[in-house]
Amino acid sequence: MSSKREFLKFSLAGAATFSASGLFTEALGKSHPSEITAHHTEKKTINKPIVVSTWQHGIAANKAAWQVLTTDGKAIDAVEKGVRVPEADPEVRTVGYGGYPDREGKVTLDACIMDENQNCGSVAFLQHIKHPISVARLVMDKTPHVMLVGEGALKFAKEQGFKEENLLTKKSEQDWRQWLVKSKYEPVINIENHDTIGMLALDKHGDLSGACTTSGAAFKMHGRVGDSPIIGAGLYVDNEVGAATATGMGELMIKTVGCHLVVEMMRQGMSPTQACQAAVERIAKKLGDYKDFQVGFLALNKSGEYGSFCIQSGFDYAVTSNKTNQLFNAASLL
Ligand code: SD4
Repeated sequence: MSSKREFLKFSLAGAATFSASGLFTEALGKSHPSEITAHHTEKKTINKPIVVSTWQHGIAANKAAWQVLTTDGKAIDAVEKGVRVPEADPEVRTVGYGGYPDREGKVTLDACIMDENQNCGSVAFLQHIKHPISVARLVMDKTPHVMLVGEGALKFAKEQGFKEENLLTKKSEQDWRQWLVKSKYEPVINIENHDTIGMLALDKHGDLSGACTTSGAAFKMHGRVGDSPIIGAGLYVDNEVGAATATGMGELMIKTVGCHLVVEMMRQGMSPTQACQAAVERIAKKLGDYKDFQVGFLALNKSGEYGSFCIQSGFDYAVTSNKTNQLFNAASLL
């Protein structure tokens, strides 16, 4: 595994290339002659296809997405297929089946998906359905809406042929009963390698898409919805610029519309790492309690450059491309 320093070096090299591509000039709405020349004379290699995703479970998820990407598939299909892997894995305790329940012992799921044409679909507070991401995909593909929640989302899922299942595993039930003894709500910073999955992909055609799915904060209040199903907070894609996803304490991302912010920073010329850092710094500036929580952003731009930044050290992410297939440690504020 690469060290944090090696990773940072890589990202900063990526940033330099990105600025030279001419996108920076375009974003500012003016033409600087030397940048235009650079744009026309250098044929920039785009790192595609590529898929990136949050935490260690991203390795298995990327593998499934990579199969789609290398057979000429679309990014939107790759991200859906990829995140279904941790959704179905009972060992991943913060996504889908086997996820930690809320305070009432109920597993409630949030997910969203976004494609290269600004189409998006989302479900929140969905119970009994193992693959919320695929329900979100159908909200996008088959309804005039973006978001369905709770009972309505469940009704729609059943109409679409999803079957109701018990998502509370024995292990999760035991942990919940243990938690009930004190009933103290203390979100654990970095439940290492067991967290929300956010995935971003750039396909062979040069199109970007993203997906994000989670069981949310363990032992949350019944009815609580985090950032993961909120377009702009837990996920955002702009096919002209790049895409971003987030993990960690969702309330902080919602308050700052974090992933939209990251994409807008890339539009202004920042590298993915710089944009993620800017969003973390915005959180730190605006929200006094940020030191008590973890937030990690992961971004991918239109050139296939990626980067990440978080509040606390300990956040890692998986990258799969023709050049690499490994986990990286994100740089952190603290
Ligand atoms: C949420 N962001 O529901 C998700 C959960 C998560 O680390 O990523 N936890 O707030």
